Amino acid sequence: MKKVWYWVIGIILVFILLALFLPSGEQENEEIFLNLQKEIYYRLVELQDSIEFEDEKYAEKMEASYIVIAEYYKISEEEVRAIVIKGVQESWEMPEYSESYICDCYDNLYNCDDFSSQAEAQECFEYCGGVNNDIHWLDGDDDGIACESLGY
Ligand SMILES: [Ca+2]
Ligand SMILES: [Ca+2]
Repeated sequence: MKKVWYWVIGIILVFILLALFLPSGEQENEEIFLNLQKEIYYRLVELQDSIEFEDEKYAEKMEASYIVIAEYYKISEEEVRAIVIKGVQESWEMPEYSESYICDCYDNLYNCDDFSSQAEAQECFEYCGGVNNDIHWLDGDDDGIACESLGY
C-alpha cells in the first residue's frame, strides 16, 4: 500500500517540476507585457519632455500627459502611474531612436498644413503605421498617399 503513495507523491512532484520549468508560454506573454509597459513609459517620457518648462501650464500639462497616454493605451491613469514608478525604479533606459524618430504618433497631433511638404507628411504618415494607423488623419481617402493636397 505504501508503494502506491510513493507513486502518487512522485507523480505530483513531477507535475510540480513541470509547472516550474515549462511556463515558457507564460514567460513569453510576460515579455510582451513588459515590452508594452516600456513602450508606454517611453511614450510618456517623450510626451513630458516635449512640454516646455517655461510653459505657464507646465504642471497642468504634465498631469494631462498621464491621461493622454492612458486614453491612448486604453488603460487607467493609475496603471500609467504604476508603470512610470516601475520604470523609474528599474531605471529603464530610453531606446535610442532619436536618429530614426520622425514624429509623434500617440494622438491626432498634426494636420497637413503642419508639414512643409507632401514628402514630409508622407514620412510621418508611414512612420506612424501608414494606412493601418492613420492617427493624424493625413490620408482621408485611404490610398496610402498622405496629404496629396500638398502639391509640393
Ligand atoms: Ca489631424
Ligand atoms: Ca490619400
